[in-house]
Amino acid sequence: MATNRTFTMIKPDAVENGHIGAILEKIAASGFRIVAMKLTQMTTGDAKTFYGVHKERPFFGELVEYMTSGPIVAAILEKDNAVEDFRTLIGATNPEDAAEGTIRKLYAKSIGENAIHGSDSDENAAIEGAFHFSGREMF
Ligand code: IDP
Ligand code: MG
Repeated sequence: MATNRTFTMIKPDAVENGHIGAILEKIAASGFRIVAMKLTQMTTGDAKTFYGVHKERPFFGELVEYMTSGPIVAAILEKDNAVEDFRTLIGATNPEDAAEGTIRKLYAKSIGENAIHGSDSDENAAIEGAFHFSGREMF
């Protein structure tokens, strides 16, 4: 069943480079409501679990190292058609392929350090949101 929520992380490179405010402004201007949000840092165990689907990929070690390298902003967002619309807003995984005006086109440095995460399905949005937040942190 389709839901109206997605999960995002503003990744360590974007936090480090001071882009939290601009990215949140773009998210709000695109019609998403913030349901839950926090500044946090993933442990190695957290990152290995969160990105477990990629564990056989050659970039897995690099991805875990990057995602644990500094704080992130984790958030649950709400909007009609949230998962698909948010993937459109962030743009392609590789910023070189991302459409003009997308968050990755504006703020990502490379395919690895690509500024922001967005869930790829309703099912994963629910799993990823629950990984980072308990029910009493949601509004
Ligand atoms: P997505 O974040 O657009 O859904 P995925 O293919 O699910 O992209 O990959 C998860 C994350 O792993 C990417 O956002 C990026 O940080 C990293 N990643 C993906 N492909 C590569 C690669 O070829 N080299 C290095 N890092 C990668
Ligand atoms: Mg993905």
